[in-house]
Amino acid sequence: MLTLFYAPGACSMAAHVVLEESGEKYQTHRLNLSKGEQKTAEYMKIHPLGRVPALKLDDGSPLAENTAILPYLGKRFDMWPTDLIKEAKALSVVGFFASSVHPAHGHIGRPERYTADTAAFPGIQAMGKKTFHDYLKQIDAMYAGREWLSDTYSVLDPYALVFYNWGVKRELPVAALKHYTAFKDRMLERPAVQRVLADEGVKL
Ligand SMILES: N[C@@H](CCC(=O)N[C@@H](CS)C(=O)NCC(=O)O)C(=O)O
Repeated sequence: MLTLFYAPGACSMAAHVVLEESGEKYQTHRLNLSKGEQKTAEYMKIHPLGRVPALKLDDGSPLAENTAILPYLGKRFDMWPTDLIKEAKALSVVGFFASSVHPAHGHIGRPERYTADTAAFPGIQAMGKKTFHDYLKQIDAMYAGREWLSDTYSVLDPYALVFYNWGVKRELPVAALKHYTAFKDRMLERPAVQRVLADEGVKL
């Protein structure tokens, strides 16, 4: 059985939604990031960077990184395009989310990763917030005229929901993003999404 290591409201929420959508039995292990539970020696054996998500596979081996976990779950649970070009486009979105959108948010919440000079924190955070907002606008445009980011509902959509939630938490004007907000409302109609948001204490 699969085991997901996750933290409420973190980027692990994407894999959590996908697992909940799958209908397959799975286990969860919740970590409290503010208490540093992700940095214990035991957990670092599962995720060497001490981050979530991590997935323990059926054979007991660990898998880290959204870029691997989400395509793996998507292929296993039919939430991933099979057409070669559509798969490449889905990977392009995963790459954009993991390597641009997520790190932009990291500049707001974790400026200490980018400089030891605390006087520089406000500048890093302000630029992170602007860049993150610009990326949310880009995601808004990606949802224009379409229900889901790929042809059908896929792992890309729960991943996109993570960043919408972070935009709300950072008090960015996300309601003005019409397509992205309509997508968020479509997601809220899904029972699996409702269950995960309730479990993680996320209100959207
Ligand atoms: N590149 C990783 C990023 C994972 C990541 O940064 N996770 C955050 C939560 S969204 C985390 O665990 N932060 C805790 C920490 O850095 O101590 C992925 O996409 O899987």
